[in-house]
Amino acid sequence: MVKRNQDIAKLQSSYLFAEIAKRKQEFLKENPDAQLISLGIGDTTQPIPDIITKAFIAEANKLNRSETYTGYEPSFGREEMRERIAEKMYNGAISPDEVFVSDGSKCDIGRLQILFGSNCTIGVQDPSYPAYVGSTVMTGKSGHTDKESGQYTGIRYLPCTPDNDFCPKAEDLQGVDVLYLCSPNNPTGQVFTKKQLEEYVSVARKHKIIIVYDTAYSAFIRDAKFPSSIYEIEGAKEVALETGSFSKFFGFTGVRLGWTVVPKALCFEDGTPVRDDWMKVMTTVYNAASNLAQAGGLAALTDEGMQAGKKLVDYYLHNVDTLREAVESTGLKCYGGVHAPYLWIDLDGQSSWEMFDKLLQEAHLVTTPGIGFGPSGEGFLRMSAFGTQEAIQEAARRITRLMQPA
Ligand code: PGU
Repeated sequence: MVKRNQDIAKLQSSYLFAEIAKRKQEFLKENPDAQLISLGIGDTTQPIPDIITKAFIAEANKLNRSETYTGYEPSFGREEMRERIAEKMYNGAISPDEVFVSDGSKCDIGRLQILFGSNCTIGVQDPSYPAYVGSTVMTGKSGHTDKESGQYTGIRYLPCTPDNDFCPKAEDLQGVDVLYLCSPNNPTGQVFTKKQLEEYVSVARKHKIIIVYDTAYSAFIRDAKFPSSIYEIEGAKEVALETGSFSKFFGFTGVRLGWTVVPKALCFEDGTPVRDDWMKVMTTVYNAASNLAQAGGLAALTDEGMQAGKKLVDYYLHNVDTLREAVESTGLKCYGGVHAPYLWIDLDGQSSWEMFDKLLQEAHLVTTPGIGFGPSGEGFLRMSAFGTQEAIQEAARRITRLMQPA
């Protein structure tokens, strides 16, 4: 018999969003008529703009004929796609051959774990997007969970709370090899200022840390004083790679398209460019982003496509305003939800799962318990604003009626 992979066995329970889906299904089984509203998973609901879907169709029609049929795509993305990402997302600050087009940011987050050996120490913001910790554990870079703290040993959890403005302290970073940072943050909705990011880049340069910077929500930043990319900070190319996504910007959660930037100047201790090894990883366990997705992506990264994407994001930003006002009217304190699609609610001493269950049972709202994002998330709840405007308005009414401080 094949022995079980003990690193996967270490993972405490199923993936957070799978657990929530399970509880939702159980509730629906007992209450088949309940009108559930999801403020849970950050999944988009608004249709993809026409300019993009027309490009999907045109590409599909090419696949339909022998004269225009194409097979495998270039491993790192179409040349034009890499150029357009460099131009539209980085204003030319990054060169196209530093852009690696992918089937989404989460998939790159998983593959990045192959890039870093099992003997390196990973640092995460606590709370953070569960894929960072989960993929770290699965690839043998941690020990078991410590029962008392709820943390996996060997992973450095950097508390992000209202007390430190959700910013890990620079002095806590010593000993970390690879640091995951996310801004606008999932789940807290916090956005790094230029000054805060400058400090992380400076510490990373000093302690030779590689930063993995996740910008899945950068389209929600509507004030240029907050950096949309870590490469707005001088010296970041020597210490950071960055992952981006079409999911939230253009409604591509199901289409699947993203990218990772690996600058040529970023090197391992022995001088090997990280980019060389990333090319090895990508050519070995990956076969490029779908031709349909890339055709749509090219249309998205035109002036007209970008304008349409901005409108989509505006829709969700309006939703998050509605939710924030409702939560604030209950007397509960909340964070984020300004340059981000997520609200991070302080439950005033109530536990995350307790409030999750209460809102599910009494208000028929699906949310995400803060503890699911890490131990420092206990006592918080995340609400996502990706629903339809009608659903969000109804959710706001239910919140005003049913949510309250302890
Ligand atoms: N990075 C962050 C910080 C995210 O929150 C998400 C999605 C992704 C990457 C994934 O981007 P893709 O390009 O679509 O792969 N987070 C959502 C969805 C849950 C999930 O499992 O990905 C969320 O609700 O947190």
